[in-house]
Amino acid sequence: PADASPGNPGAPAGTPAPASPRPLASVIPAPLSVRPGGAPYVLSRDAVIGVPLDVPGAAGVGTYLAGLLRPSTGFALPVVPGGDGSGITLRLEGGGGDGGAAQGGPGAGNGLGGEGYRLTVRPAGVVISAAAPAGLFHGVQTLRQLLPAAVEAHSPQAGPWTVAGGTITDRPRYAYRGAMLDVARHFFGVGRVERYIDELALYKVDYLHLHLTDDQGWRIAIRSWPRLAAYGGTTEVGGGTGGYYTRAQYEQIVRYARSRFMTVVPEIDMPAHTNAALASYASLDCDGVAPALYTGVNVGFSSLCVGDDVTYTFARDVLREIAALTPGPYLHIGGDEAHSTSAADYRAFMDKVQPLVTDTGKTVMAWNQITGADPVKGAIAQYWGTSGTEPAVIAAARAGTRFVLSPANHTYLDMKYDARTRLGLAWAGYVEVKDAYDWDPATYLRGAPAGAVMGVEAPLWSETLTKDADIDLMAFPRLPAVAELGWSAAASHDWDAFAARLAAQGPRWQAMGIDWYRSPQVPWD
Ligand code: TNX
Repeated sequence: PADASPGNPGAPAGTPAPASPRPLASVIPAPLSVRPGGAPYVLSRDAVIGVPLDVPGAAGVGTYLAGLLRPSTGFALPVVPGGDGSGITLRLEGGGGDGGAAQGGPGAGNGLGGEGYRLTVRPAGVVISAAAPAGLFHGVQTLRQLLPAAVEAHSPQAGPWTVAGGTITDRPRYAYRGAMLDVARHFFGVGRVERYIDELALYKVDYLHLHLTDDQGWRIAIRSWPRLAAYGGTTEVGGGTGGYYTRAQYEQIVRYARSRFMTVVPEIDMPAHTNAALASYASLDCDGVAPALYTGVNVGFSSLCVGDDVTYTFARDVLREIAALTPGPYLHIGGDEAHSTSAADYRAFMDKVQPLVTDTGKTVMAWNQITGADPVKGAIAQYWGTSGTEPAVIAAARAGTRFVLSPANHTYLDMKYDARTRLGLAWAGYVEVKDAYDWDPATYLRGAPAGAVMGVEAPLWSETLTKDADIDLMAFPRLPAVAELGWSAAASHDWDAFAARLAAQGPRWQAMGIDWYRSPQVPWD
C-alpha cells in the first residue's frame, strides 16, 4: 500500500486514499501508447508547475492546471518559468507539423502533431511535452484522470496524490471531436455552457457546436435584425421565458472555449426551423404575415421565403455578424428537415446561401440534407441518419464533401437510454452506452472513402431538457464514449475494456458534481 503521508503533512482526514495509484491505462479516451513502469510520483505540497518561457498559450495551460489542483490538494503550486523538473513540467518541443493530426497521421518532427503529447511519470516529477499548447492541454487532461478522483473536489481532500509511473504517448485519430448543445429549444445561460465546456474538455473534445436558432427561439443578438433575439428569443419549448446571448456573452463563450482549446461552431438553421425568425419579422414570410411564437416540439413546418430577395439580405446580414464574432473556421447553416420547402426551392436556397458563408471567409457546415443539393467545394456535411447508406450522402463523400458523423442511433445524447429514461426522445430508438460506443467512424458510411470522415460529434437536443442538471444526465456516460471514438485509435476499440475505464470515472463525476445515468451495462466502481 502507498504511504499515506509524503506530500500531505497536515492534510485533513477524509476518505482513505486508494492503496495503489490508478493504472496508467485507465484514461478516457484511451491513449495511443501506454508504457507503465517505474515507481510512481507523489504530488507534494512544495511542488511547482514549470511552464515554457515566453510561449503564448503555454503558460495559460500551467495556470489552468494549478487552478484544477489547488482546491482539492490545498497546495500552492506556483506556476514558474522553466521549472526544475521536480514537480509538474510542461514543455514545448519542436515539430508538431500537421497542426491537428488530421486523420491521425503522424505529424512532422516528434510525431505528436498539433494536439498530441507525451506524459512521463517518474518519482522525481511529471513531464508533459508537446509540439503546441493544445497538446499540453490534452496531456493535462490525462494527468488529471491519473490522479485520484478526489482531485476534482472543490474543497481540501486527503491525498496522497499519487500518479503511476511510466510513459504515455498520445495523439488523436480525428481532427474533429465535437459536441452540440441545442440552446434553442430550451435556453441555457453562459455559466451552464461554460460548465459543459469544462466537462467536454476532460474528454479532449475540441469543437463545441451551438444550435443557436430554431422554431422555438432565436438565441443570439443580431444588430441589423434586433427583433430576432429581442422578440424571437422570448420563449422556448413549454412556454418558458427563453433568453438569448448578447454579443458580449457569445464572445465570452467563444473565449472560454478557446481557453479550453475548443472551437465554437455556431449554427443558424435555415431555411426550415425558422419560426422564431418568421415571427419576429413579417417581411421574411412569403405571405407577409408573421406567425405566432411557437412553443411545441414539431419539426419541419416553417420555411424562409426562398423566392424573396429579403431572405438573402437577412441571411447575409446574420452570417456576416456571426462570422465577425467567431474566430473558428466553420459556420453551420443547418439545412435539416425542410419539409415545407420543395426540393427545387431547397436547392435554390442552398445555391444562394452557401456563397454567403464562403464570402465571410468561413467554411460551410450543414446537416447531411445538403447532399440533396449541391454542396460547395470544401463544405462539411454532418451526418445524422441511422443507416450510413443514403446514395446522395455516399455520392457526395466520393465527390469530396467531408463528413462529421453524428448517427442518431449512436451519438444522439437526447435519445432515451431505455424505456425508463425520464428525459429524452426515442425516434432513433434507445441509445444505451454500448450503442454509443460500438461502431466505427471509418467504416460507418458504406462505400465512402475513409478520408471523407473528419470526425464525430455528439448532439444534445433540448426539447425535453429544462434544468441544468438534465444536460449531465443525458451526456454522461455517453459523451465519453463518442469522445473516445473521435480520439482513440481503432485498434484500441474494446467494449469490455472501455466499460471498465468508464466505471472508474464515476467517482470523478461524483466529485465534480455531475449526476449521471448509472447504466446497468457498466460495472460501476
Ligand atoms: C432531429 S437531427 C432534428 C432536430 C430535433 C432532433 C431530436 C436534426 C438535424 N434535426 O430538430 O431536435 O431530431 O432528436
